[in-house]
Amino acid sequence: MKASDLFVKALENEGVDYIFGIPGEENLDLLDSLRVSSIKLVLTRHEQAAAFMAATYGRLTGRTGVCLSTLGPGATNLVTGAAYAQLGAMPMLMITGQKPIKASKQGAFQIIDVVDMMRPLTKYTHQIASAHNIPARVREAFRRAEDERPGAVHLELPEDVAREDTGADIIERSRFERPTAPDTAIDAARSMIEDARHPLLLIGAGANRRDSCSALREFVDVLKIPFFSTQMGKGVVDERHTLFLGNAALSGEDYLHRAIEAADLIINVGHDVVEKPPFIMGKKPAGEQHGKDLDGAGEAGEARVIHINTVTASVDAVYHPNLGVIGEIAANIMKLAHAVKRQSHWDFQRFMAVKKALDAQILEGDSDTRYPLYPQRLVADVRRAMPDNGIVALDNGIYKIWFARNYRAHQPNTVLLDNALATMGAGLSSALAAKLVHPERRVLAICGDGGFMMNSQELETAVRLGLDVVILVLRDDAYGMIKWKQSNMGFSDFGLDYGNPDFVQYARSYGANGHRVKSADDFLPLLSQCLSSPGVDLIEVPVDYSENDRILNREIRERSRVIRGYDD
Ligand SMILES: Cc1ncc(C[n+]2csc(CCOP(=O)(O)OP(=O)(O)O)c2C)c(N)n1
Ligand SMILES: [Mg+2]
Repeated sequence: MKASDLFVKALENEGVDYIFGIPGEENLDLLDSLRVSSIKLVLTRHEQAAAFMAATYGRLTGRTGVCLSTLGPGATNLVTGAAYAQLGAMPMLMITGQKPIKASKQGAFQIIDVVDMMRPLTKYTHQIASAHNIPARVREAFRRAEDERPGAVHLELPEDVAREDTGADIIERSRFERPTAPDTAIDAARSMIEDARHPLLLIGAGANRRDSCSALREFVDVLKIPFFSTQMGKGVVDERHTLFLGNAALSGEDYLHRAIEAADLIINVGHDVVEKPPFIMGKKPAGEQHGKDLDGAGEAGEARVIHINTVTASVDAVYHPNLGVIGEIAANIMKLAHAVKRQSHWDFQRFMAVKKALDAQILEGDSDTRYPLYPQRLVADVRRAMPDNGIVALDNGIYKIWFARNYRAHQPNTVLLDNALATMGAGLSSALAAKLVHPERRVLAICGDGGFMMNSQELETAVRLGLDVVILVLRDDAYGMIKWKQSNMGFSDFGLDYGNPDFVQYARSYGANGHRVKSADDFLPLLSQCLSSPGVDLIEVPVDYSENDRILNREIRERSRVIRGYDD
């Protein structure tokens, strides 16, 4: 069999249904093999977008998303997507072409060492030097990409190898089950939880995979221990739950951190070190550190920490848990839910006072009629318009903090945000991948005017594929997030403003529908109408960020310090 046919067969064997990318002449054999395969090629307008799509496919399905590029410039365009998948723990395979490796290379035109370039960005990077090795290399790439902790892998298929003839057979996927923690670890965790007075559950990025969600829901319902989440742990348990305290969107000094300070035990599920720490360990006891912490993260004071994850915690000065419960998260959580007995000495009064104050604060401004729109109104209206299983895919800007903090996710993976690489430019691409994975769901991309313009060319891909997606472009004519930081750090307003195209006309030039919000009350009906009508709809939403500094940098900090309703 021809090597490129075998390669495609090996991909089919892994269950691949899409390949995102842009072929070059070095991929033409592979492309021809794809032509007659069950795998659909999703042609994009930039390799970076293809990598974001493949990574998001992996994030949503747990199965490796695949992207394709040529050698040299195509491969260098993949690197941001590689970092996005690698830091975000999204299983993703990049396939790149290369000039023939056996004959002379006819100079160095377009040739860079792609395998080496990918090394710091992947779990596995390999040049296929013989067709005979294709089945093993492909199988190994998928195994590594999907194994905990998931991430990016890379295979280079040179032109001359792709053309070889081989008698090699594909290798079937192997079935396996992950181990659970031994009973001694479960018992140690049980007694720490039962002995604590103020135990608190933290749901992190690693819990947002596989079947951890229903196990965690049961844990919370059976034990009635309050919980909070990191940005990438959003939605694992429905955030309308009466025991949901909030999301660690700000690094510190938010209402939520007043609860974290009061905990004497944190049950930390799926913690991933790439996320900014939602609390830091090893400092003074609770209550003594208000406003003085090193990096603004919430203090855990002298709280003890149980680390529940598939892998042990990497050592860090601010994170060194007292106990690790290592193995399949869902199974270990179920074991704990049944082992732990609810205790009458558990006291959640302070947590619930924080929740009450935070819930009330989040409602402030949710019907604000000022125009351009204020972030609180924007978030509230998006929540009103989106169904429970609707997916919002966020690009990276200041609105991400507002959405992480104020938007209540009802289901797992319905808020796709990147708190790992935190790159701009992924919002639209991740929305398109989400729509391909879940064609029956409503999908909304939310981008700043800066992030949108980094990959706006994928509007053409969306129109060509006939995807029903809505895109919000939040227009402040600036890199707003950096403006917010600039003012937080006491710098003068400088160097972050730009002009924009007419987004309505811009969308229409692609064959999409273009709309502009003209008043605050105009937004919700327009969004609802776009969500329920077919085609690609872009809505330009003028936003007013002038209160970001006051609210996010100062007011939340000051007001949260004086939360009442509990005995200190
Ligand atoms: C690729 C990339 N470049 C730069 C940054 C740094 N950065 C983070 S947010 C931001 C501004 C985002 O502007 P915009 O997309 O307009 O969103 P806004 O905050 O204005 O709503 C920048 C420059 C980044 N995270 N990623
Ligand atoms: Mg902006």
